[in-house]
Amino acid sequence: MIRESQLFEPFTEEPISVMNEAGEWVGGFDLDLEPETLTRFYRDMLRARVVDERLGRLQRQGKVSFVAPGGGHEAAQVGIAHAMRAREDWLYPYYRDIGLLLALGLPLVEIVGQSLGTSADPAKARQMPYHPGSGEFNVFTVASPIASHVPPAAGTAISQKLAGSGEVTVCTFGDGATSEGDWHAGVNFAGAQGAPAVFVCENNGYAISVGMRHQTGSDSIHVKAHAYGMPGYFVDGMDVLASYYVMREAIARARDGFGPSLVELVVYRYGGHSSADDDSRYRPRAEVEQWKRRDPLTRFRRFLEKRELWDDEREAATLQELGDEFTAAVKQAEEAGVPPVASMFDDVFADLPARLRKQRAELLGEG
Ligand SMILES: Cc1ncc(C[n+]2csc(CCOP(=O)(O)OP(=O)(O)O)c2C)c(N)n1
Repeated sequence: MIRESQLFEPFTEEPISVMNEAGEWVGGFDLDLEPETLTRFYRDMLRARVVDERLGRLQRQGKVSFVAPGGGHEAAQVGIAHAMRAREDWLYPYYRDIGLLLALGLPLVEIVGQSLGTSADPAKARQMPYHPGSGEFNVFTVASPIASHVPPAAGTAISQKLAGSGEVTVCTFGDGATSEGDWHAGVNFAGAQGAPAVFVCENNGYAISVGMRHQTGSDSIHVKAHAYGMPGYFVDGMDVLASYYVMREAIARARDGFGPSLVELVVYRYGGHSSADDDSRYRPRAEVEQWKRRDPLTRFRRFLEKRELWDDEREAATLQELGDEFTAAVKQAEEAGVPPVASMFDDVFADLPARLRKQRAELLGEG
């Protein structure tokens, strides 16, 4: 089988970047993306940021009980999504990936309904906010226990290989997840089986208050790939084009039967770990401000403006459109109403066991 020619070296000392801070292309190969694709990437990044901000506001209004801010992760997430074949490849995401799920195509009303806990959520509001999934898009429902989704992702990839399906499994997680036993078990198994998986670390440098230096004795996450017999890519995750191209290459490699990869996308989270966290207790404000100066949206906008693909007018019109879209999605999700309480018994058992039948009847006053 022919694989796309390899553009990137694994195990580089410095993160791979193809666009500098001034928005200039420094890729050293030909950019092969159409103008519409480039503006689509930017729009998806802007959409991720708008949705993140607006969901944060809903949390402060008491409508959503919990959020996990994604600001700063947009380039990485949009790059991952666009490198995948939506509805064909499988995704095992984590809770900070709302921007990734939207860029993959999951309907905004489902994402909003999931966090509001209404019937607009296909999972009938049975998960905590920021834990969506989608049968239609082959997206495994976000699991709270850190790294518990990594072994099932490896299993999915192994089954894809056995079935010769031509599909790939992408599994995302934070740097903290790489300290869990589940992470090592899953990545090792995928490596041993040569499974078509791409393991992606959105490394924002912290696991709640635990910084990278306390997380691991390694200098970086991607070097861990050595131990599992796969390439490890070190990437500037604030560069949407680097994130996209490296993911595209790792996915092509997996699809063509060359096995799994580990991709480390270096990002920063602008907000707290979640709405239950005060990050000023452990992160100096100067550090946050320094990273914000490297903002992935600003950088990519400069890139587009140099090509006359974006301007102030387009920015304002898009922001208006995205804000209106969010308002409409909230309205629609709220109008869907709260799911009936008895729906908690649905969809798990083909035949409800006797004890649950009894509990259901009691709940509905039918006992
Ligand atoms: C097994 C397990 N241990 C601890 C927690 C509590 N917890 C939730 S998120 C989190 C930090 C994870 O950090 P990281 O993987 O780096 O992702 P990030 O939130 O930084 O994006 C922790 C410790 C958990 N959910 N599951």
